[in-house]
Amino acid sequence: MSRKNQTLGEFIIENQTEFKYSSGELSKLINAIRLAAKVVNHEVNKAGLVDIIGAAGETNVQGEDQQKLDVMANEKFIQTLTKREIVCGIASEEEDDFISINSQDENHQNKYVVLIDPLDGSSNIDVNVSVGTIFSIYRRVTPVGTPVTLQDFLQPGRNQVAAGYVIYGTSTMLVYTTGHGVNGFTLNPAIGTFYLSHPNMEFPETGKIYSINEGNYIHFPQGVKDYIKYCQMEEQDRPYTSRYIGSLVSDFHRNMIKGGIYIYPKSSVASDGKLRLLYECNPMAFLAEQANGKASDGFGRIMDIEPTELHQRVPFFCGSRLMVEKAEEFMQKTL
Ligand code: P6P
Repeated sequence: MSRKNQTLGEFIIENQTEFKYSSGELSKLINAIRLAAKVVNHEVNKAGLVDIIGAAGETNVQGEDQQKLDVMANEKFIQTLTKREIVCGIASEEEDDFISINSQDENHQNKYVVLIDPLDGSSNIDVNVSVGTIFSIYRRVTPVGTPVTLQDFLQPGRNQVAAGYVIYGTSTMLVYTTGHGVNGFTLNPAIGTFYLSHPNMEFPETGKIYSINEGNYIHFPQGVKDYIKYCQMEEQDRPYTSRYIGSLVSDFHRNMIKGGIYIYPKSSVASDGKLRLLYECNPMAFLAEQANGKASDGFGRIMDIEPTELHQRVPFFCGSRLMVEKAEEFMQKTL
């Protein structure tokens, strides 16, 4: 049950019976993410004012320059989740390996693992473009009370118990699902409270926006080239509009509200695409499906991919169901 302007705390309490596992732990998990999001939001919003932006001089496992805000966001989410004795493990885009968290209380063994992209799109920070945090939550598959293993993280997306994102944009929003639809909460920064502003978010069945980095056109598979030309043709409801922010969370969020498709395909320069399966594609796919949209690698369901590596990349087609299905048609014609 939801009503506009409900606070996030009220919403969690009123809907926690829907969470098929321990409801109290879901509340703690989402509350931990809420707290970390407020701290990161504060730092992101003042990024231009202090000497915190700019590369930290190191590179992360992806070989990408690590912005100082990336480092800060990663630390904040890890600290906040660790302190609350809810999770037994955390994997992050910014960490080479997963982090095992052993509960101090042998009677309270933590059951959940969280995978995060702490600050996706961080290269946009220096140019004041919105960025986001993406999170994915699973129940561990190895026995409670034993050390968490890689197997607990390498689960297919269909096993997720919750997923969501924080978008640090013109306003800061927390959008998440526990498998019962998608709800969006907007932060009132004056009092630090998230309010239910977008209940039951859904992708329009189709749309007129396509989001892809056309600068890579010559490197794309033929099916993607053909779909882009389809979007640009003067016929029926086309040409579509091209909108690409360079921030997955921002493009996804706009497309969910207006209708659209986001594509990051494989290419001759990125054999599996760029986006990571575990902490970008799977959580966004869970949200997409819960919002009556679709998420595919061009041929099959993202959430059915059996992961093999923590930082593995997959091609990603996500958004309004009919647009994803049309793109899949072009991909399948080239098989
Ligand atoms: P490109 C940000 O680094 C990100 O992971 C997504 O948020 C974004 O959509 C994409 O990469 C941008 O990548 O290669 O188009 O600059």
